[in-house]
Formats: sequence, structure tokens, C-alpha cells
Amino acid sequence: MLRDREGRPVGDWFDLHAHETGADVETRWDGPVPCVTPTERFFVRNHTTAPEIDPGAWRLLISGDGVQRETVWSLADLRRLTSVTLEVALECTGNGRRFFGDQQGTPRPGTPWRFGAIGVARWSGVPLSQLLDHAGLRRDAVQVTPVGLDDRYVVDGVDHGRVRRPLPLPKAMDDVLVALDMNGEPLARDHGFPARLVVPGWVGIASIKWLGELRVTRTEVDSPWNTLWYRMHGPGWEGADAELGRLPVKSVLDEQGDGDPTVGREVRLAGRAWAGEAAVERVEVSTDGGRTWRRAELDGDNLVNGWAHWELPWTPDRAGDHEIRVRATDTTGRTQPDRATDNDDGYLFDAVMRHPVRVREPGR
Ligand SMILES: Nc1nc2c(c(=O)[nH]1)N[C@H]1C(S)=C(S)[C@@H](COP(=O)(O)O)O[C@H]1N2
Ligand SMILES: [Mo]
Repeated sequence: MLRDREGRPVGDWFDLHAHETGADVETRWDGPVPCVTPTERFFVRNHTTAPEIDPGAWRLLISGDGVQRETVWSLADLRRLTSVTLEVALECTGNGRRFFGDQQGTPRPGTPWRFGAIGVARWSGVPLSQLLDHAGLRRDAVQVTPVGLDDRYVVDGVDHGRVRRPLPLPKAMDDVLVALDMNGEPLARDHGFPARLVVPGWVGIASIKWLGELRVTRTEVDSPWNTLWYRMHGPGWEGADAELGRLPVKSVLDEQGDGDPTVGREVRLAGRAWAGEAAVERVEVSTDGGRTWRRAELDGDNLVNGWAHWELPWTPDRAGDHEIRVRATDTTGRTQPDRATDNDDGYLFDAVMRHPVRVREPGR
């Protein structure tokens, strides 16, 4: 039996990718996808290993020259504050990376995710803005850098320090949560117990787990997680655009009936679409390799920062090879390109997905 680093069996629900020192697991859906991803099927992406943290001894420090006073919170302190719940998707920056190779012929190094490095959960906790206000946020503060309590990240003998990434203050003060609960339960160890950030609509790395410190600064600081990684590198990538924040619009096909579709018989095509900080405006589906498109029906919550479910009936009228394509457009007018923009690390694969299918003659 395949087991992950914590010794848990990895079976029907997960694909395991041994990656550097950690182990990443992605969700694999073989049927209808629920609105909220059950915690035990939620993808995991750890740079090293999930630390075991004593909740009684744990403290969250708010520090730096961007606040008037250093403040320290215990878990009990945070639990006494009014809790807010957000239904929000969390998506890894490299979700879909495998398709740079499979669909575009330019394989990229890193965890070879399919589209299982995304999940939607109900996150509950305290707005980050509330904690920053309480510490006396200075008017000229520009960033908050959350720091994780997992092991320092060492690659090829280079110690990059604790996992951390600066977050611009406007986003930090907008809708970011210091989450204590996921789907109504205290965070699981793999998902950041006892506290993590949830940064809606942004690349997964922004949502630092096992939170130990929030450093608020009046000058811009860097970390390897916004200079070396989680930034676009390669030809054509320079300047401010290269630093990754907001996630693009994407869509997938999850269901296309059982076995090969048959001429004259209706099958249900269904899947999901999501768009980071936006909601999904429409999903179009082509069953003839992109020549003609039909609009799919959207259902489910379709919230900003969440995902929408789509479906479309299809009755094939000729046998042989077909190609299904799915393309989403969001409420800000962004749409999926035919080809994802290349970059050295295979981030943000957002191209229209192509699914070859064979249609059978009836009665064979
Ligand atoms: N401290 C810490 N926070 C972290 C990470 C990590 O390795 N250490 N991984 C990040 C990445 S790359 C992603 S995609 C998300 C994954 O969250 P999940 O494992 O709860 O799905 O957590 C982010 N937060
Ligand atoms: Mo990630």
C-alpha cells in the first residue's frame, strides 16, 4: 500500500508526489465534486514536514516597525474573538503543472500536479485586519510577512529560513483570515494547526500554515518565496508582473459519462470553473476541437473566491475521435487562453483543457 510521510494510506482519493523533502498529495475526483471539499480529501503541500505544535504553548507574535506595539496572542485569546467564516478555495500556484508537458510539450520541474491541488473549505477564524488594528498599525506600513513554524527550508545545503512570504498591506487589510478551523473542526496538522492564513483568491503559498509570527514593516522586504519561487522566471518575465498574487481563471472537465460516449445517446458533461478573486461569468464547451462552442449551465454556489459547477448534455452525432474543450470567463472579463504563458517553474497553468474522446457506433 502506498503511504504518505505521516504513514497514512494513500489510495483512492489521493495521488502522491514525493517532492524534494516533503510529500505532496492531490485530490483526485472520479465523479461528482461536492461544493465543499471534505478535509480528508483536501490536497496537501508541505515544503518540509508538518510540525507537531502544542496548542497550549503556542503563541502568535505580531512584530515589526509597522505596528505601534508588539502583541502576543495565545490560542485561547484568539478563540475568544468573534469568529468569521469564509467559503474559499485554496489553490497551489503549480496546480496543473503537468499539462505544461502533457498539453504544451514543455515539461516543467516541480510537483507534477494534475488539477487536484485546489480545494474549497469553510475557514473560520479572525480577520487579520482586526489583529493588525489591535497592534496599532502605522499609516506607512506596507507589508505583513507571515512566518511558519515548520522546519527551516534547506535545499542543496542552502538554508532559506522559515517558510514566509510578504503580503502587501492592502490585501492583508481586505479579506485575509487567521483561520483556526477548517470545515467546522480545528485545523488538521497538515493544514496548519493551530493557525494559518487564508488569503482568498491568491496563490496558495500566501496562505502560510503553522503561523508563528506576523512581521509588519514600513519598508518592502523580500523572501525566497517571492524572489526565487512563486515568481515568474524565464524569457519575457521581468518587473512587477512577475511577482505572483492573484490567481487566473481556470476550468476542468470532471465527468463525461462511463466508458466511451455513443452516437445518439446523451451524456452529461460536467466539471468546475474558478477564478480567484472573481466569480465565474460563463463556461463554454466545444465537442469538436474548438470549432463550435456551447454555453454550459452553471450551478452550485459560484461565489467570488470559490468555484462553480457546470454541466452540459451532449449527444454525439458521429463516431470516431473528438476533442472536448472547456473554457471559462470570469466576472472581470478574463478568459482562458489556448496556451498557458510559459515560465521556467510551470506556474499558473490556465490554458483551455483538451480532452480527446472516442465516440462509438451504437450497438457495438
Ligand atoms: N508554513 C508553511 N506554509 C505553507 C506551506 C509550507 O510548506 N509551509 N505551503 C504553502 C503552499 S505552496 C500551499 S499550496 C498551501 C497548501 O495548503 P494545504 O496543504 O493546506 O492544502 O500552503 C502554503 N503554506
Ligand atoms: Mo503551493
